[in-house]
Amino acid sequence: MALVDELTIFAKAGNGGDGVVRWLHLKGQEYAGPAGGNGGNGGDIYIRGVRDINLLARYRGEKKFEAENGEEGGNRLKGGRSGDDHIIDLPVGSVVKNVATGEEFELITDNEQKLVLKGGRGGAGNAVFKSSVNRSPTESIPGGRGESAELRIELRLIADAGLVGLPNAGKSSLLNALTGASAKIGSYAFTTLDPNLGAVYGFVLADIPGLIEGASEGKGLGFKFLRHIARTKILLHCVSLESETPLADYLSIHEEMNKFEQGVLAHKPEMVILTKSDTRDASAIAAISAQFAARGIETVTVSILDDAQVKALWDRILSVLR
Ligand SMILES: Nc1nc2c(ncn2[C@@H]2O[C@H](COP(=O)(O)OP(=O)(O)OP(=O)(O)O)[C@@H](O)[C@H]2O)c(=O)[nH]1
Ligand SMILES: [Mg+2]
Repeated sequence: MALVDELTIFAKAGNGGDGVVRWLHLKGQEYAGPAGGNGGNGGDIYIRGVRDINLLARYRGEKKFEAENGEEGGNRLKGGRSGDDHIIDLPVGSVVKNVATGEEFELITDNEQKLVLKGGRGGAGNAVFKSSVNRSPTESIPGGRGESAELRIELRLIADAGLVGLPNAGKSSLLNALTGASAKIGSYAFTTLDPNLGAVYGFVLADIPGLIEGASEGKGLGFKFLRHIARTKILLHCVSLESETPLADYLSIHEEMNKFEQGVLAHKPEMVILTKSDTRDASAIAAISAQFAARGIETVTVSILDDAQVKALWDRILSVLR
């Protein structure tokens, strides 16, 4: 299913209920005084951030985003019930623009809620107008109209984690294994030419083209794509165990990344993932891990052919993101 990242909907807040003209009837006294209640307020329209990047697709074709109207006032000063608010759940990273007013609202975090359209105020019943000079007021005020507008929704995805590493390190394969994405895989360098995204449990992973030594001086492809992962919480640095020199591979790419935009990535948390573990035996892998450990670098080992390892890796990533 293709990602829907733009959508325009029509939304309407509830109207306020009307205030009413009513009279108190007492025994032997037909009009014992004004008793019309106030109308209830109309419900508001809110937007709320949710971790589900596929929500917009589900709203396509759905026409009604309406909050409830307030009820009109009643007898004996009884106020009308206020209308319920309507909350529109949208993916975190959504920017909502009120087309009529140009006002913009952005949802940055999970569960964040913003008031977008205000419901109409309930009107006043005739009891409100009672005074020493007007003991039988016949006026009342109708409820105000709720705001309505076209809302333009734009999804600006913010990746939570970014896959980096040399070409052919297995980044796209891992994205697919972790998220069920369908990024192109190839047994050659620079298979990935544009960033790929995948999502699970609402967390977004970004896969970018491979980096090579000299990337910061313009070699290869991946460097300019680093901006896509500059806002992630964690970098997933993939190092292939097929390589004869995993540690050197890691260090050269690490150094290139540190040169990106005055070192914005230098202090970002990084998880070092040794990929393609099925291509080496356990003792060779242990020796390679030890080389990293000697430099204080913790590693995780994974093969996309091993479901249990993929699952364990995902749990580790989630524990950082949550
Ligand atoms: N045996 C084995 N092969 C793997 C594994 N993961 C990836 N590969 C292979 O490694 C090659 C490269 O995989 P990709 O996922 O395209 O690598 P990449 O890092 O995205 O490469 P670029 O997009 O060129 O940077 C492909 O032939 C994959 O089939 C693994 O766990 N085990
Ligand atoms: Mg790739």
